[in-house]
Amino acid sequence: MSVHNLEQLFQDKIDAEIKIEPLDWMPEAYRKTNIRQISQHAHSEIVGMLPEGNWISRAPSLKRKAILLAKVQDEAGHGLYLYSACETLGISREETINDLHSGRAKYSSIFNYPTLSWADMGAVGWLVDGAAIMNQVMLTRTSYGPYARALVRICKEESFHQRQGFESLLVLSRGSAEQRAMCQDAINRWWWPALMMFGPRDSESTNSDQSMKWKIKRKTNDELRQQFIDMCVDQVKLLGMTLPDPDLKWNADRNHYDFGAINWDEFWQVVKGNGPCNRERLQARKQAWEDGVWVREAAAAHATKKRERANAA
Ligand code: FAQ
Repeated sequence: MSVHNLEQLFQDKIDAEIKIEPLDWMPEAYRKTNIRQISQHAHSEIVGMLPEGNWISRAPSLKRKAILLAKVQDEAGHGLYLYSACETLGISREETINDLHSGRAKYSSIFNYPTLSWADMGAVGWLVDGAAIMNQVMLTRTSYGPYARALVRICKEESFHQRQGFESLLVLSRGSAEQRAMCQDAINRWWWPALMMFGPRDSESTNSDQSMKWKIKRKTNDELRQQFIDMCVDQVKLLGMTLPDPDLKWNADRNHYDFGAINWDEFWQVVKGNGPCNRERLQARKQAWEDGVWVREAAAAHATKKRERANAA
């Protein structure tokens, strides 16, 4: 069969909502786009453990510490499902991780911001996990089977993450003046970077058109960002706090909130590696990889021994 026919059959399958599975024929560009997006997503989960891990030892109570520990462990699990989904596309985990360490692969811009106060744990849960879910619920219907299935479980856990973040902010918002100020300050610092998580404006998004045709993405960056803003405007009222955007205003014609200008220069600087914590984050991941050499070697030696014993028996 000619490549043209194979491509047509492939697109027909996608249009008929049939999932693409690892052994199915797929265009090389589809495979590469999925490797790019899924690995980037996996790296985000793993790097995303760092800003929160920073607060495990300083959580204000045993309950909060247990919740935060569980959340950070969940992120590790998400990273592992996603690395596995990526491997089904024919790239090894080592290669994927090398791409992160060499700076070839990206991870979400959001994790290059510092977590300065305990309230940041609430704001990260509410806004960062909130933005992540908005995007990932859509991705449970992505066209590549292993990615879609990994996302189902991830979304269940992320929804607990978002709720615990909101609840933690709710407690602070009902606390002392100092706690309320801490809560507002965290919202102010995380709001704009959270909006940037959805990626550049549609007009600047290089991958969206093709990814929408292949149903890897089903909503554009701007559509999801708007949906997120509309949701948060209502939720922030429950906290008795404000969002740091004087231009937020209901637009009855559009049936959405209008919002102020996003600082795209800042976004691209962070994506290019010049955000407040980029160097620190990559250094921490490289160090962890080096510190873990002995564990990987021990596991590989154990597996070899087991195989040899089984062969000898
Ligand atoms: N940061 O053409 P588009 C989480 C890049 S998980 C850095 O629009 P696309 C859980 C993009 O790669 C959060 N780079 O790209 C958690 C592309 O460059 P490339 C992560 C970004 O792929 C919570 C270029 O800009 N979620 O938070 C960003 O169609 C709490 C042009 O952009 C995912 O990864 C960015 N924000 O759409 C963990 C979800 N945005 O690669 C711990 C899966 C764009 O061509 C604590 N990913 N770029 O060189 C996606 O849905 C998509 O990849 C988008 C971007 C929507 C992120």
